[in-house]
Amino acid sequence: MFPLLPETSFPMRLSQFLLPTLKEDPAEAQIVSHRLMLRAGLIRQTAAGIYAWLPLGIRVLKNIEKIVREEMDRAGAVELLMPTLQSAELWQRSGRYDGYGKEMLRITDRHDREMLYGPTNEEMVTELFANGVRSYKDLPMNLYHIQWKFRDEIRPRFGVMRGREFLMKDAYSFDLDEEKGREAYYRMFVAYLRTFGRMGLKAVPMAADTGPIGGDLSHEFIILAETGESEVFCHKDLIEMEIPGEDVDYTADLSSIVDERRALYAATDEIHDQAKFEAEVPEADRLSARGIEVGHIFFFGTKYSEPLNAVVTGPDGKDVPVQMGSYGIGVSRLMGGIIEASHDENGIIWPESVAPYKAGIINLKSGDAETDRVCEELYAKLTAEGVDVLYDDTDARGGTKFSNMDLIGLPWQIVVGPRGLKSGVVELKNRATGDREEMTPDAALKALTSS
Ligand code: 5CA
Repeated sequence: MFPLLPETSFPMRLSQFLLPTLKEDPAEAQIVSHRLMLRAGLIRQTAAGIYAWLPLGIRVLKNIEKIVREEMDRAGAVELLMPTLQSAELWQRSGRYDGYGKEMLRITDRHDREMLYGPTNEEMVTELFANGVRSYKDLPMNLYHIQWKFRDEIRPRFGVMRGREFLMKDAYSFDLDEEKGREAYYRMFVAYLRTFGRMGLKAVPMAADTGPIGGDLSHEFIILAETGESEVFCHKDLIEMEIPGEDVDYTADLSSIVDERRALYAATDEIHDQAKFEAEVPEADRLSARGIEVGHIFFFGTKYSEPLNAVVTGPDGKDVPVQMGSYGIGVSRLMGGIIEASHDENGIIWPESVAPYKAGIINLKSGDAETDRVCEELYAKLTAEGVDVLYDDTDARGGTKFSNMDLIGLPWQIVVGPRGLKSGVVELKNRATGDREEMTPDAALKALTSS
């Protein structure tokens, strides 16, 4: 008889899994996250800048998505799903069709209609909003989706960091006036701090170029990692400041959370002004590090609502175009970013919040009756307790199993072998610290279900 599995647990036997790990560093991968994603069997490139997500990779991607979704929902944004393919006509109306250039992948359907694979969704969401909302009473509104994008990058590189097809969370806020628009922006700013914090990342919010709108309402969120694409110079408090808790009140005035960060210097090498950095930041507080842009938020007023006629009737009975902002997170890029920030010479070290499985069981002697029995029992009990576990039940050598388990970076490993079992113990290893401890199988079970 098969036990009923709790909904939250998805156990897996390695013998049934597609996990094509690589011993050697692939020659095409220049940075550590790309190397490790290929070596740990998370992704495979199928065309330049386009990747298949293998079973282990999709699990991490879903976990990242889940955190992003939870924090968007908490901040009052509402999820929908817009298609990847869009009609050119929509972009002709906003005036962006010609200007977007070669980065846009243009497609013609069988009726000779011009289509495109969406690089972003401002036009489409604005039209959906315009068709559904008429009154200021329906505001504020923030709509988001988590959907694949395509940008025909001239030089896709670093694996999922700069892909051509990539997964983005993009949210769009709609408000009656600029002040309310600013409040929507602050809510997203706070949600971003929480989102990256939950993934174990230190994110620096950096005031960014706002383009044609001007003002102070655009930030890039940059996580620190040795191999980041740009050099970041900032006040060290920016990464040490406390992240707003789960109980943050999104109906309250959040300006102080944004302002206290805005007051601290942050720039990248693209706009780096050494003199200004040194003038504004005392030497002891200076932080310079490499960084990766994982999020970008903008307020752009009526740039799309005017041409696409997204108007609401205000309290005075007059129609006004809505004030909009857009808020992107590079969901697939984040996977590379997390690995850049969390690995060692043996492989990936997943933060528990995004790990594909919480624990791995290593059977050191498949076929040995007692070893198999203890492994199976641990596997069944962990599963019944809702712990996601990957069981290496293959007949590979012990050394191979150890190095593969380190490579794929699950937070915990339970090593089960005949020698230990003679004295009734298994070994529990923490991947991040390397600490190992011998204990009974029951104690290992307890440690994993209580942590
Ligand atoms: N419409 C706005 C916000 S919704 C927008 O598209 N912003 S963006 O261009 O900055 O993209 C948002 C995020 O997507 C970026 O911060 C980055 O993390 C991610 N991103 C952008 N281009 C790529 C790419 N080629 N590969 C992987 N991630 C990317």
